[in-house]
Amino acid sequence: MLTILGKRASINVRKVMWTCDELGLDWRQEDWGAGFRDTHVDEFRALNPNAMVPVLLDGDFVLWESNSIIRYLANRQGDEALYPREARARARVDQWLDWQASDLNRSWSYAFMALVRRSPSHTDADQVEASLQAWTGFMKILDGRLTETGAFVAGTDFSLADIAIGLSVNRWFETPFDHPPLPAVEAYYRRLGERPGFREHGGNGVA
Ligand SMILES: N[C@@H](CCC(=O)N[C@@H](CS)C(=O)NCC(=O)O)C(=O)O
Repeated sequence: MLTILGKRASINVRKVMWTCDELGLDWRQEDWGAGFRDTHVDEFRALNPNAMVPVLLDGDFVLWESNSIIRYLANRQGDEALYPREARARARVDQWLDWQASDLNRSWSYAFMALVRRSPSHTDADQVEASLQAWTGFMKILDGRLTETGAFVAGTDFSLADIAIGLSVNRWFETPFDHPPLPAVEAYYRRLGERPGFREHGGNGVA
């Protein structure tokens, strides 16, 4: 039985829960992180010195960093549908996973803290605008990619990249601002909604 440490509302924890369900794995989850158990205690920092969720416990194997965890889980199961072994196909999945964790994630950070979390330290209107513009620019790149594939991020098949990006698209639509039309992203969001794993973990994001 796998244990996932982290609150269910967290986008990065939801990546792991969704991947476990796609792979048919048995898992349990404990609520850690802001609003729940404090991750800054020694017990948690011994597992992840960053004091962040998620953390995966697989027996005595401990792993943090959400995209690394979902890669590990697919590798552990030898699942080549979610994470192909062929070098170029795998690189394409990795490219979008890394893009999600770096450029895309960084772009939304200020706007998300201001507009969703209502953080008192994120009230600068110019920075909100700059964040929304950067985020929109990256979402246009995603829209172009999804127009090309007509299906999923890495190509015709659903992959790990769609778990990270699908949750990010949920964040995009759930953040209150005037969204520009992105037809391929909208169609993709509806396509993801056909998957039980997305309905369970993808469409309820608040953190
Ligand atoms: N790069 C890390 C980021 C993890 C992260 O930002 N986790 C957030 C929740 S989404 C967190 O732990 N925040 C502090 C808290 O909730 O206490 C990953 O992808 O796992």
